[in-house]
Amino acid sequence: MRVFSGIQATGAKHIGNYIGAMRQYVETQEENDAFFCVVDLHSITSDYDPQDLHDRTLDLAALLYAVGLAPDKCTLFLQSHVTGHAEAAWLLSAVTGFGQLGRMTQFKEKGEGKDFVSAGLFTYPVLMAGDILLYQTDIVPVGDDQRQHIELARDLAERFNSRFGQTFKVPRGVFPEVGARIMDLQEPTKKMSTTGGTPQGTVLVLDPPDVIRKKFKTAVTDSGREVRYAPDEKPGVSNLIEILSVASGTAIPEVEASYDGRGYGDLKGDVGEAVVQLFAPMQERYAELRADEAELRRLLRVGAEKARETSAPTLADMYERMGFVRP
Ligand code: AQP
Repeated sequence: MRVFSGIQATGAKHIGNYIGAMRQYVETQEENDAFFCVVDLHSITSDYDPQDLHDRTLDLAALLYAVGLAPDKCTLFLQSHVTGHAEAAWLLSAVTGFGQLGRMTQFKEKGEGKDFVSAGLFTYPVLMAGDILLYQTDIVPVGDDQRQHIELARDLAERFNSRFGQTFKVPRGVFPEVGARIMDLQEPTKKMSTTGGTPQGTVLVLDPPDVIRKKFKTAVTDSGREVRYAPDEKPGVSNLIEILSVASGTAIPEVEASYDGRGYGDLKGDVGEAVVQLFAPMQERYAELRADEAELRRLLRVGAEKARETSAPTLADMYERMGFVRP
């Protein structure tokens, strides 16, 4: 199956990005024809610093290799290296309803209360649809917050196919069973987020071990004592259980059972330790990979070449079916 997913080069990546997305990338590359993209074009839709974008893009590419993406098992590239993505977004805007974009909750949330809201923030889901559709994608591994955007990509594929003739495969989102929405440790009713979260409640993949331990130690739970998985009733504790389940490779009921007679303090200490152990080898690999920027850029050039080759026929079909005179 063809797999495609993108991840923004904004901010430092957190454990929500790892559990919701990167972990699935690593799994899906094994049995599928997988394409992963650092969606740098998406990063200019909110206020940003050019130097920061530049550095974060390379940081993220190094991190993706460090968490386990292998150049011989998948294709990793930068979105801006394949100009067809921007072209596809423009072409797809012809079949995108203004009202439909206005209903995107992420647009509403990120635009709320801002003095300046860029047109890019509004049209961003069309670019995302283009990213996915250009690769005749079967499955898109993402976290829960991307459900609405995946639905839009499916709608646009169907609308384009019925208006201009069969061109795109209609993709489907795949969401992890555990950890599709990791919550902020300080505000466990809100998702952990790069731009909208609390610094103390956001655990970064590259946080030093002591910082990770401290963030978990100070996680907000509730006034009860029972370690039980019940996201609506006990969001803080349930979030910690989910994270521990993923980090230790133990199913949720077993995690719950192991805390019989033990309290939240033990849980916080254990989950902090499990996450430190999970991230330690990735942090080590990251430092090596990031230090060799020439090799990193070389790998990304090879990835972009493959991505260009793979997406070009679909882009050409789009132009042709829409009536453009080809050169
Ligand atoms: N809290 C989360 N739990 C599970 N999955 C998550 N993802 C994001 N947050 C969580 C998934 O990570 C992938 C990359 O998301 P992105 O490209 O949107 O990266 P980001 O901007 O760094 O992610 P954030 O934190 O979601 O940023 P904000 O909130 O600022 O937009 C996606 O597959 C996403 O589902």
